[in-house]
Amino acid sequence: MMKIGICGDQHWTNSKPANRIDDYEDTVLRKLDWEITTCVERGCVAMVFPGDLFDSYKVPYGLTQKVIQRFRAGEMYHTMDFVCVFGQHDQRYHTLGTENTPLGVLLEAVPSLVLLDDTPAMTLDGDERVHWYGASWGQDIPVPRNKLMYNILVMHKMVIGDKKLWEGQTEYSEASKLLKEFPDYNLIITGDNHQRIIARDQRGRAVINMGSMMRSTIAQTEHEPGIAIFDTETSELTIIPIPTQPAEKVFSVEKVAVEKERNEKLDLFVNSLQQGEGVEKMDFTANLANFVQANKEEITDGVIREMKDMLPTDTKLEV
Ligand SMILES: [Mn+2]
Repeated sequence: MMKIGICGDQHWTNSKPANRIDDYEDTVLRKLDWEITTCVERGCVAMVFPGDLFDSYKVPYGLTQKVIQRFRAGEMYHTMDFVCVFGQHDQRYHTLGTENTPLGVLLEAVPSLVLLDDTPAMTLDGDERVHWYGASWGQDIPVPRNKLMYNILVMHKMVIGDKKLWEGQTEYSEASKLLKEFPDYNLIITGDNHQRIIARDQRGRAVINMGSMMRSTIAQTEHEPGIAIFDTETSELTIIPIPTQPAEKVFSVEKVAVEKERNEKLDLFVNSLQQGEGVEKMDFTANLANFVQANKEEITDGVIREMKDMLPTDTKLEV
């Protein structure tokens, strides 16, 4: 029996999102404490951070120090492996690597924290062992070297359930398809999507995307941050919610009301665009061509000649 503790995007920071009214840094660190303590108490042999550990490479040294303290505190933590990949928020200017970043410092300071890549890292527990592979943000998914091993993939890539986060979203993988596409992985742990996505197959394999540890925007007031404990022997999955304050206590209620009204107005606007006559969705040149065609009496020939360069070549306009 080997238990793995699985977290979501952490986004450790000391800077308070616009609508939060609590001591945000304190809340972030208390949740991290809770996550580590809970994994230790539940007897996890390893704890997983699937990218976006830090909210930004610009977090102050003080916060990085406090995070390091938590990973190094107490002998008991040293019996647990920590594994991670990096997300785009862990990086400087979104360039690959952890050079000169808080995550780079954390990796240097905590030897039991391992940055996963295409070379398998191993966790041993008695006779049992698992092989870890990682794909950080922007990296390809590695192929496991030994299919007979219990292989776990950790990656920072957009994974969705059965619906897109927004209409027109193109860069994503569907959780259930990942299980079919990568049959040699027993368990796939992902970060990037701040919503919870869990998919399972009949063999007990799972894709687990816990979603964000924090509720940083009003859109997330319904989100229930949590960690997952996965048993590699029985494939049993247990979700444990992180203790949180009710949304009204940590979000500014007036701002929530204003934001809600703003969102409703935006919805109305989007709907009117979808139903609008003569509006060809969001295609600028098509809309421009329609406008010019409809208003050519009032537009001078010179302007139309100028505009023709911007219009699709098959646009019929008599000048
Ligand atoms: Mn994130």
